Amino acid sequence: MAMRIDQALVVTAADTLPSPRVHLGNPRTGATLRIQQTLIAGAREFLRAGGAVEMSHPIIGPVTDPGSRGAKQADIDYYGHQYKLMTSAILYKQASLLAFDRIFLVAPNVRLEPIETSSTHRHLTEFRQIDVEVAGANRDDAMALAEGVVRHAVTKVLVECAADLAILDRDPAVLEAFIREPFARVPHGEVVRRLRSGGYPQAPGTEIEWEAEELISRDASAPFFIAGYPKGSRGFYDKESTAEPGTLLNFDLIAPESCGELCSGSEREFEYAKIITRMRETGENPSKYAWYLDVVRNGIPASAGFGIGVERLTRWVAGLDSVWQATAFPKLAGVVSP
Ligand code: ASN
Repeated sequence: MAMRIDQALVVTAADTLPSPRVHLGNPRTGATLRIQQTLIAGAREFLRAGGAVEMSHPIIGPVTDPGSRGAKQADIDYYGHQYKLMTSAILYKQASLLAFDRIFLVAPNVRLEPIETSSTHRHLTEFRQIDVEVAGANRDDAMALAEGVVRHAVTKVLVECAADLAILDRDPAVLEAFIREPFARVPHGEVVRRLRSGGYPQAPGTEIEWEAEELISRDASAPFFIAGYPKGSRGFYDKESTAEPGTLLNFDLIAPESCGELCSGSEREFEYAKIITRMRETGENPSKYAWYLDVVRNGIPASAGFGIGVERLTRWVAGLDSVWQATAFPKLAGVVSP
Protein backbone atom coordinates (compact mmCIF):
# COMPACT_ATOMS: atom_id res chain seq x y z
CA MET A 1 0.00 0.00 0.00
CA ALA A 2 1.12 3.58 -0.68
CA MET A 3 1.96 5.66 2.38
CA ARG A 4 -0.33 8.53 3.28
CA ILE A 5 0.56 12.05 4.29
CA ASP A 6 -2.23 12.44 6.78
CA GLN A 7 -4.85 9.98 7.96
CA ALA A 8 -7.47 12.73 7.96
CA LEU A 9 -7.01 13.12 4.20
CA VAL A 10 -7.52 9.46 3.35
CA VAL A 11 -9.93 8.98 0.48
CA THR A 12 -11.38 5.92 -1.18
CA ALA A 13 -9.33 6.16 -4.35
CA ALA A 14 -6.09 6.42 -2.38
CA ASP A 15 -6.99 3.29 -0.46
CA THR A 16 -7.07 1.37 -3.71
CA LEU A 17 -3.58 2.39 -4.98
CA PRO A 18 -1.60 -0.84 -5.21
CA SER A 19 2.15 -1.21 -4.70
CA PRO A 20 4.34 -1.03 -7.84
CA ARG A 21 4.91 -4.80 -7.58
CA VAL A 22 1.18 -5.51 -7.72
CA HIS A 23 0.31 -2.78 -10.24
CA LEU A 24 3.13 -3.45 -12.72
CA GLY A 25 2.76 -7.21 -12.37
CA ASN A 26 -0.91 -7.02 -13.36
CA PRO A 27 -1.44 -8.07 -17.01
CA ARG A 28 -4.13 -5.36 -17.25
CA THR A 29 -1.50 -2.69 -16.54
CA GLY A 30 0.73 -4.15 -19.25
CA ALA A 31 -2.13 -4.09 -21.76
CA THR A 32 -2.99 -0.51 -20.75
CA LEU A 33 0.58 0.72 -21.16
CA ARG A 34 0.87 -0.92 -24.60
CA ILE A 35 -2.36 0.83 -25.62
CA GLN A 36 -0.94 4.11 -24.31
CA GLN A 37 2.25 3.63 -26.31
CA THR A 38 0.13 3.06 -29.42
CA LEU A 39 -1.98 6.17 -28.75
CA ILE A 40 1.15 8.32 -28.46
CA ALA A 41 2.62 6.73 -31.59
CA GLY A 42 -0.65 7.41 -33.44
CA ALA A 43 -0.74 11.05 -32.34
CA ARG A 44 2.90 11.49 -33.34
CA GLU A 45 2.28 9.89 -36.74
CA PHE A 46 -0.71 12.14 -37.45
CA LEU A 47 0.93 15.36 -36.28
CA ARG A 48 4.21 14.74 -38.11
CA ALA A 49 2.32 13.87 -41.31
CA GLY A 50 0.61 17.27 -40.96
CA GLY A 51 3.98 19.04 -40.81
CA ALA A 52 4.30 19.55 -37.05
CA VAL A 53 7.75 19.38 -35.49
CA GLU A 54 8.15 17.58 -32.16
CA MET A 55 9.93 19.66 -29.54
CA SER A 56 10.82 19.33 -25.88
CA HIS A 57 9.93 22.02 -23.40
CA PRO A 58 11.57 22.90 -20.08
CA ILE A 59 10.42 20.99 -17.00
CA ILE A 60 11.29 23.91 -14.70
CA GLY A 61 11.09 27.64 -15.28
CA PRO A 62 10.69 30.97 -13.48
CA VAL A 63 6.97 30.89 -14.23
CA THR A 64 4.37 28.41 -15.47
CA ASP A 65 0.75 28.20 -16.64
CA PRO A 66 -1.42 29.80 -13.94
CA GLY A 67 -4.65 28.55 -15.52
CA SER A 68 -5.10 25.10 -14.04
CA ARG A 69 -8.35 24.78 -12.08
CA GLY A 70 -7.58 25.00 -8.36
CA ALA A 71 -4.19 23.26 -8.61
CA LYS A 72 -1.13 24.64 -6.81
CA GLN A 73 2.27 24.99 -8.44
CA ALA A 74 5.31 23.11 -7.15
CA ASP A 75 8.34 25.25 -6.28
CA ILE A 76 11.97 24.44 -6.99
CA ASP A 77 14.95 26.24 -5.46
CA TYR A 78 16.97 27.10 -8.58
CA TYR A 79 20.24 28.51 -7.28
CA GLY A 80 18.41 30.81 -4.93
CA HIS A 81 15.63 31.67 -7.40
CA GLN A 82 12.14 30.29 -6.90
CA TYR A 83 11.34 28.28 -10.03
CA LYS A 84 8.24 26.23 -10.83
CA LEU A 85 7.63 22.76 -12.17
CA MET A 86 5.59 23.04 -15.38
CA THR A 87 1.83 22.87 -14.90
CA SER A 88 1.59 23.16 -18.69
CA ALA A 89 3.92 24.23 -21.47
CA ILE A 90 1.61 26.89 -22.87
CA LEU A 91 4.04 29.83 -22.64
CA TYR A 92 6.80 27.80 -24.29
CA LYS A 93 4.41 26.55 -26.97
CA GLN A 94 3.62 30.10 -28.07
CA ALA A 95 7.31 31.08 -28.01
CA SER A 96 8.26 27.94 -30.01
CA LEU A 97 6.29 29.27 -32.98
CA LEU A 98 9.23 31.62 -33.55
CA ALA A 99 11.07 28.51 -34.82
CA PHE A 100 8.30 26.46 -36.49
CA ASP A 101 4.70 27.08 -37.61
CA ARG A 102 3.41 23.81 -36.14
CA ILE A 103 4.82 22.16 -33.07
CA PHE A 104 3.92 19.45 -30.61
CA LEU A 105 5.29 18.03 -27.39
CA VAL A 106 4.63 14.95 -25.33
CA ALA A 107 5.08 16.88 -22.15
CA PRO A 108 5.13 15.98 -18.45
CA ASN A 109 3.18 18.31 -16.15
CA VAL A 110 2.98 18.54 -12.35
CA ARG A 111 -0.08 20.04 -10.64
CA LEU A 112 -0.64 19.86 -6.90
CA GLU A 113 -4.35 19.23 -7.25
CA PRO A 114 -6.79 19.78 -4.36
CA ILE A 115 -7.05 16.76 -2.08
CA GLU A 116 -10.65 16.03 -3.11
CA THR A 117 -9.47 15.21 -6.65
CA SER A 118 -8.01 11.93 -5.41
CA SER A 119 -11.51 10.47 -5.63
CA THR A 120 -12.66 11.99 -8.95
CA HIS A 121 -11.13 9.07 -10.92
CA ARG A 122 -9.70 11.59 -13.41
CA HIS A 123 -7.00 13.64 -11.72
CA LEU A 124 -3.32 12.86 -11.30
CA THR A 125 -0.78 15.24 -9.82
CA GLU A 126 1.78 14.14 -12.41
CA PHE A 127 0.65 13.44 -15.96
CA ARG A 128 1.49 14.03 -19.61
CA GLN A 129 -0.14 16.02 -22.37
CA ILE A 130 0.13 15.75 -26.13
CA ASP A 131 0.50 19.50 -26.48
CA VAL A 132 0.01 21.12 -29.89
CA GLU A 133 0.32 24.71 -31.17
CA VAL A 134 -0.25 25.99 -34.72
CA ALA A 135 0.58 29.47 -36.01
CA GLY A 136 -2.22 31.23 -37.88
CA ALA A 137 -4.83 28.70 -36.71
CA ASN A 138 -8.20 29.62 -35.26
CA ARG A 139 -10.36 27.71 -32.78
CA ASP A 140 -12.13 25.69 -35.50
CA ASP A 141 -8.77 24.62 -36.93
CA ALA A 142 -7.59 23.56 -33.48
CA MET A 143 -10.77 21.55 -32.78
CA ALA A 144 -10.50 19.85 -36.19
CA LEU A 145 -6.87 18.97 -35.49
CA ALA A 146 -7.63 17.63 -31.99
CA GLU A 147 -10.44 15.52 -33.47
CA GLY A 148 -8.08 14.21 -36.14
CA VAL A 149 -5.41 13.28 -33.60
CA VAL A 150 -7.87 11.43 -31.35
CA ARG A 151 -9.54 9.57 -34.23
CA HIS A 152 -6.22 8.53 -35.76
CA ALA A 153 -4.73 7.43 -32.41
CA VAL A 154 -7.83 5.41 -31.45
CA THR A 155 -7.98 3.82 -34.91
CA LYS A 156 -4.36 2.74 -34.54
CA VAL A 157 -5.26 1.04 -31.24
CA LEU A 158 -8.19 -0.73 -32.92
CA VAL A 159 -5.87 -1.99 -35.68
CA GLU A 160 -2.84 -2.91 -33.56
CA CYS A 161 -4.04 -3.68 -30.02
CA ALA A 162 -6.82 -6.29 -30.36
CA ALA A 163 -5.11 -8.63 -27.86
CA ASP A 164 -4.66 -5.84 -25.29
CA LEU A 165 -8.26 -4.69 -25.64
CA ALA A 166 -9.31 -8.32 -25.06
CA ILE A 167 -7.21 -8.54 -21.84
CA LEU A 168 -9.08 -5.43 -20.64
CA ASP A 169 -12.51 -6.74 -21.76
CA ARG A 170 -12.87 -3.63 -23.88
CA ASP A 171 -15.21 -4.28 -26.82
CA PRO A 172 -13.53 -2.83 -29.94
CA ALA A 173 -16.93 -2.46 -31.65
CA VAL A 174 -18.05 -0.04 -28.91
CA LEU A 175 -14.87 2.02 -29.30
CA GLU A 176 -15.11 1.99 -33.08
CA ALA A 177 -18.70 3.30 -32.91
CA PHE A 178 -17.63 6.21 -30.69
CA ILE A 179 -15.18 7.56 -33.27
CA ARG A 180 -17.21 6.84 -36.44
CA GLU A 181 -19.21 10.11 -36.55
CA PRO A 182 -17.86 13.68 -36.46
CA PHE A 183 -17.53 15.03 -32.91
CA ALA A 184 -20.24 17.61 -32.14
CA ARG A 185 -19.42 21.20 -31.14
CA VAL A 186 -21.73 22.46 -28.39
CA PRO A 187 -21.61 26.03 -27.03
CA HIS A 188 -20.92 26.31 -23.29
CA GLY A 189 -24.28 28.13 -22.75
CA GLU A 190 -26.15 25.24 -24.38
CA VAL A 191 -24.43 22.72 -22.07
CA VAL A 192 -25.46 24.82 -19.06
CA ARG A 193 -29.07 24.91 -20.36
CA ARG A 194 -29.12 21.12 -20.85
CA LEU A 195 -27.71 20.49 -17.38
CA ARG A 196 -30.19 22.82 -15.73
CA SER A 197 -33.17 21.43 -17.62
CA GLY A 198 -32.04 17.96 -16.51
CA GLY A 199 -32.17 19.13 -12.87
CA TYR A 200 -28.45 19.79 -12.27
CA PRO A 201 -27.90 23.21 -10.62
CA GLN A 202 -25.00 24.29 -12.87
CA ALA A 203 -24.37 28.02 -12.45
CA PRO A 204 -24.32 29.89 -15.78
CA GLY A 205 -21.26 31.91 -16.72
CA THR A 206 -18.78 29.68 -14.89
CA GLU A 207 -16.66 26.59 -15.39
CA ILE A 208 -18.65 23.35 -15.79
CA GLU A 209 -18.39 21.59 -12.44
CA TRP A 210 -16.62 18.22 -12.28
CA GLU A 211 -19.80 16.34 -11.31
CA ALA A 212 -21.72 18.01 -14.12
CA GLU A 213 -19.00 17.17 -16.61
CA GLU A 214 -19.18 13.52 -15.56
CA LEU A 215 -22.93 13.60 -16.05
CA ILE A 216 -22.82 14.98 -19.60
CA SER A 217 -19.97 12.64 -20.38
CA ARG A 218 -22.03 9.66 -19.17
CA ASP A 219 -24.91 10.62 -21.46
CA ALA A 220 -22.76 11.30 -24.57
CA SER A 221 -22.85 8.90 -27.52
CA ALA A 222 -19.49 10.15 -28.85
CA PRO A 223 -16.73 12.55 -27.85
CA PHE A 224 -17.88 16.18 -28.23
CA PHE A 225 -16.49 19.67 -27.85
CA ILE A 226 -17.76 22.31 -25.43
CA ALA A 227 -16.82 25.67 -26.95
CA GLY A 228 -16.70 29.15 -25.46
CA TYR A 229 -16.11 28.98 -21.72
CA PRO A 230 -16.73 32.25 -19.89
CA LYS A 231 -13.94 34.63 -19.06
CA GLY A 232 -12.70 34.08 -15.53
CA SER A 233 -12.75 30.32 -15.86
CA ARG A 234 -9.42 29.94 -17.70
CA GLY A 235 -5.93 31.40 -18.06
CA PHE A 236 -4.98 34.78 -19.60
CA TYR A 237 -3.73 33.10 -22.79
CA ASP A 238 -7.20 31.97 -23.95
CA LYS A 239 -8.28 34.70 -26.37
CA GLU A 240 -11.42 36.68 -25.60
CA SER A 241 -14.01 36.84 -28.37
CA THR A 242 -14.45 40.31 -29.87
CA ALA A 243 -17.93 39.36 -31.15
CA GLU A 244 -18.97 38.09 -27.70
CA PRO A 245 -16.95 39.91 -25.02
CA GLY A 246 -16.79 37.87 -21.83
CA THR A 247 -16.55 34.62 -23.80
CA LEU A 248 -13.25 32.92 -24.53
CA LEU A 249 -12.38 31.35 -27.88
CA ASN A 250 -11.56 28.07 -26.19
CA PHE A 251 -12.87 24.52 -25.97
CA ASP A 252 -12.73 21.24 -24.08
CA LEU A 253 -13.12 17.82 -25.68
CA ILE A 254 -15.34 15.63 -23.52
CA ALA A 255 -15.12 11.84 -23.71
CA PRO A 256 -18.18 9.60 -23.39
CA GLU A 257 -18.63 6.91 -20.68
CA SER A 258 -18.27 9.32 -17.70
CA CYS A 259 -14.57 9.94 -18.44
CA GLY A 260 -15.02 13.73 -18.77
CA GLU A 261 -12.47 16.13 -20.24
CA LEU A 262 -9.80 14.65 -22.52
CA CYS A 263 -8.38 17.84 -23.94
CA SER A 264 -8.54 21.61 -23.62
CA GLY A 265 -7.37 24.28 -25.99
CA SER A 266 -8.00 27.69 -27.46
CA GLU A 267 -7.18 30.46 -29.83
CA ARG A 268 -4.51 32.51 -28.02
CA GLU A 269 -4.04 36.06 -26.94
CA PHE A 270 -0.81 37.08 -28.67
CA GLU A 271 -0.81 40.90 -28.54
CA TYR A 272 1.31 42.41 -25.79
CA ALA A 273 -1.22 44.98 -24.52
CA LYS A 274 -4.09 42.47 -24.44
CA ILE A 275 -1.98 39.90 -22.62
CA ILE A 276 -1.04 42.47 -19.96
CA THR A 277 -4.72 43.39 -19.52
CA ARG A 278 -5.76 39.75 -19.29
CA MET A 279 -2.96 39.02 -16.80
CA ARG A 280 -4.18 41.82 -14.57
CA GLU A 281 -7.82 40.69 -14.93
CA THR A 282 -6.87 37.16 -13.90
CA GLY A 283 -4.88 38.35 -10.89
CA GLU A 284 -1.45 37.66 -12.37
CA ASN A 285 1.46 40.03 -11.82
CA PRO A 286 2.98 40.75 -15.28
CA SER A 287 6.45 41.31 -13.77
CA LYS A 288 6.65 37.56 -13.00
CA TYR A 289 6.43 36.80 -16.71
CA ALA A 290 9.45 38.85 -17.83
CA TRP A 291 10.94 36.37 -20.34
CA TYR A 292 7.54 35.63 -21.91
CA LEU A 293 6.50 39.27 -22.18
CA ASP A 294 9.86 40.11 -23.69
CA VAL A 295 9.19 37.53 -26.42
CA VAL A 296 5.60 38.73 -26.91
CA ARG A 297 6.58 42.42 -27.06
CA ASN A 298 8.74 41.72 -30.10
CA GLY A 299 5.91 39.85 -31.80
CA ILE A 300 4.70 36.25 -31.79
CA PRO A 301 2.31 34.72 -34.33
CA ALA A 302 -1.41 34.46 -33.71
CA SER A 303 -2.06 30.81 -32.93
CA ALA A 304 -4.36 28.17 -31.55
CA GLY A 305 -3.53 24.91 -29.82
CA PHE A 306 -4.55 22.32 -27.29
CA GLY A 307 -3.32 19.66 -24.91
CA ILE A 308 -4.67 16.10 -24.81
CA GLY A 309 -4.26 14.33 -21.46
CA VAL A 310 -2.35 11.14 -22.26
CA GLU A 311 -3.56 9.19 -19.22
CA ARG A 312 -7.13 10.41 -19.63
CA LEU A 313 -7.22 9.38 -23.28
CA THR A 314 -5.73 6.02 -22.29
CA ARG A 315 -8.28 5.57 -19.51
CA TRP A 316 -11.15 6.12 -21.91
CA VAL A 317 -9.78 3.98 -24.75
CA ALA A 318 -8.82 1.14 -22.40
CA GLY A 319 -12.18 1.37 -20.58
CA LEU A 320 -10.62 1.82 -17.11
CA ASP A 321 -12.39 2.87 -13.91
CA SER A 322 -9.74 5.42 -12.91
CA VAL A 323 -7.05 7.48 -14.58
CA TRP A 324 -4.36 6.26 -12.15
CA GLN A 325 -4.66 2.83 -13.78
CA ALA A 326 -3.34 4.42 -16.98
CA THR A 327 0.09 5.22 -15.56
CA ALA A 328 2.91 2.99 -14.35
CA PHE A 329 3.69 5.00 -11.19
CA PRO A 330 0.50 6.88 -10.32
CA LYS A 331 0.47 10.03 -8.19
CA LEU A 332 -2.79 11.09 -6.55
CA ALA A 333 -3.32 14.24 -4.50
CA GLY A 334 -2.27 13.74 -0.89
CA VAL A 335 -0.84 10.26 -1.38
CA VAL A 336 2.89 9.68 -0.86
CA SER A 337 3.88 7.30 -3.64
CA PRO A 338 6.94 6.33 -5.71
N1 ASN B 1 -2.39 22.50 -22.72
C1 ASN B 1 -3.54 23.37 -22.67
C2 ASN B 1 -3.61 24.21 -23.92
O1 ASN B 1 -2.77 24.07 -24.78
C3 ASN B 1 -3.48 24.28 -21.50
C4 ASN B 1 -3.54 23.59 -20.18
O2 ASN B 1 -3.17 22.46 -20.02
N2 ASN B 1 -3.96 24.30 -19.18
O3 ASN B 1 -4.52 25.00 -24.03
